[in-house]
Amino acid sequence: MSPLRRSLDPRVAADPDRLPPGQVLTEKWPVLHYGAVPTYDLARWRLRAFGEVAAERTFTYEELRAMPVTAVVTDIHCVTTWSRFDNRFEGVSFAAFAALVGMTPEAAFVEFHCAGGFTTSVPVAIACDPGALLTWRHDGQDLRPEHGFPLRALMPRKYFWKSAKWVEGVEFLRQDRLGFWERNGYNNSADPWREERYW
Ligand SMILES: Nc1nc2c(c(=O)[nH]1)N[C@H]1C(S)=C(S)[C@@H](COP(=O)(O)O)O[C@H]1N2
Ligand SMILES: [Mo]
Repeated sequence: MSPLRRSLDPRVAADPDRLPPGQVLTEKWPVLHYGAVPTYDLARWRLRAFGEVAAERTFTYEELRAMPVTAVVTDIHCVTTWSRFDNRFEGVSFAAFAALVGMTPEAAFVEFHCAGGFTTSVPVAIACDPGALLTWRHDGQDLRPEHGFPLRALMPRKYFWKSAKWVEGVEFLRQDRLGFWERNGYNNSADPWREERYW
């Protein structure tokens, strides 16, 4: 879309710096992922925290939903060029989660392990940014299964593929490990403001 068309959206016209380069605003929330949407029995669902932590921990769905809730309003930027403004996510602050499980000083990266073997990773500084969550709610409703229910990561400073859906494990790493999309051509840094889309 041309810069002229983009500037016609009043929100972008009012604040042109809000839309990263090469992105187009959308109202819808597209669904994008590799593989099938998993189905869960919430009574048997578990979240495992492991790696560079004081002690490995496993949480039930009940324990997850009892965690202190943080709300974040943020813009989504997908590498396929759509952006969606003002998404209100609720969940547990990732920094609070890392503190709860006793992330060690040696931890430098966080890898999300998801249903079906999908993984992605970010540096600890990105995961512990105040806007980063483990989230289960969007715009006042529980996430729909296709958007990652019961649990997804929200990493607002990165392209949306770093916001892993169907998170079942959080591994704290000393050294980074390339994730699914990152092994298949996506840029591991994924900063939308620098247009770090592909290798
Ligand atoms: N588990 C899992 N999470 C994933 C993906 C995936 O394939 N599997 N794709 C990523 C990509 S490429 C994008 S753009 C977003 C899309 O999230 P949405 O479907 O909620 O818009 O999910 C990300 N999280
Ligand atoms: Mo994506």
